[in-house]
Amino acid sequence: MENIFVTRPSMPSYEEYCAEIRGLWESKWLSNCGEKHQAFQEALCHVLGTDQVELTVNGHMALELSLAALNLRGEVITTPFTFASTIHAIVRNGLTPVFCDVEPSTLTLDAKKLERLLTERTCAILPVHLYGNLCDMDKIGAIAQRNGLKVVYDGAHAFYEEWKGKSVAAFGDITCFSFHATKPFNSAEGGAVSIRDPEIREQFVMLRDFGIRDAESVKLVGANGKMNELSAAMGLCNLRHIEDETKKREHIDQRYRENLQNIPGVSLRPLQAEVRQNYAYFPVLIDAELFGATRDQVFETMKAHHIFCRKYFYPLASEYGCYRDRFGAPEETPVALSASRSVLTLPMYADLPLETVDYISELFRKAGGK
Ligand code: T4K
Repeated sequence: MENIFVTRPSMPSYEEYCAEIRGLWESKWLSNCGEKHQAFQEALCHVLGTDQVELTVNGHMALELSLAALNLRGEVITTPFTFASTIHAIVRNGLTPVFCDVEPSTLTLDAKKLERLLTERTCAILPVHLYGNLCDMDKIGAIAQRNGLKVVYDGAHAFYEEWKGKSVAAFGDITCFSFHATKPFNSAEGGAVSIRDPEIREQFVMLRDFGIRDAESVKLVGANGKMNELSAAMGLCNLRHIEDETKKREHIDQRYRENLQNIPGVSLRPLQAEVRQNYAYFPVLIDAELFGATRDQVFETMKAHHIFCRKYFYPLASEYGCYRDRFGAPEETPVALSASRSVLTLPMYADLPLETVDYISELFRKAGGK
């Protein structure tokens, strides 16, 4: 039996990619916002229905440079149930993360618990669209507006999604995307931001290129966050196939749902109304008593059969060695804590055959004795 990983990248044909990069051998232009960069950025603006997109080398730099561009000081309210990148971006900007619990159904930041965490030091909210679930953007936006706060969405899992016909890129002050190989849409490594305020966008562009304004002036303490031409070319190719790839993911998602519905102790991710899904991940929450096996037992059983699921996201950020006892205890976010103990993300990628989905589902059921 071959190994089945939690994900595998969508890729264009070898020939399509070679044709896309052929010109680079003549131009010898490989980085610093060349022709492919420009073309990919324009194509993304078209897909996202905005002219506010800037590319980045990865999703992490999108977050880190966005916070830097906003020039914030103080506390940022966020969720501990996320990838390390979200919290590191806050801390590496000299800001203090304040952990808000998540909402039990979407596992995104719980807007109802947000207001009680506000202090005079709060400067921003950094909610995470998780697995393809969107945050309550109406409520979060209203709280931010009432309190004069910036909103930066971590949309690493939400590229191509829409809410009520509007791209996720249209919400908040900034939305950050990841185009990492493991994401539903990839440019090998890469990311992008959608920034509403043109002045902040200008700051961001400078920060992405060492803070350089022109050949003889360096204005800001920037970094190198530029996407290279080979990645931009990969993004351009993959973007041509995004609709087909999303359709394939939808079929896989549906098949899992058919196979795994109504199993005692197993909760599936509810698909939100009025959301155009990208089917980024297929998480299940396991109640060990009802199911008959713990999340970790299921993980090991699957592994023994060459199925490599992941525990996205365990541990909570508040439990990391580098953050423990610094920004609040895991018990202060009980819903997130419970999710991190019970979540298992099953393999999900466009080329996963439906027979393999059936095999994984069967194995999963058996792991709990069902
Ligand atoms: N915010 C959130 C909420 C995020 O989830 C992420 C990234 C970010 C921000 C930051 O975005 P980036 O800076 O990464 O663009 C992976 C990814 O590296 C990371 O992008 C992702 N989230 C996170 C959830 O997952 P790992 O350490 O779990 O990945 P890894 O290398 O174990 O890969 C998982 C599986 O994917 C492998 O078992 C096999 C397959 N794979 C992986 C790669 C890299 C491939 O088939 N081909 C590949 O090239 O972190």
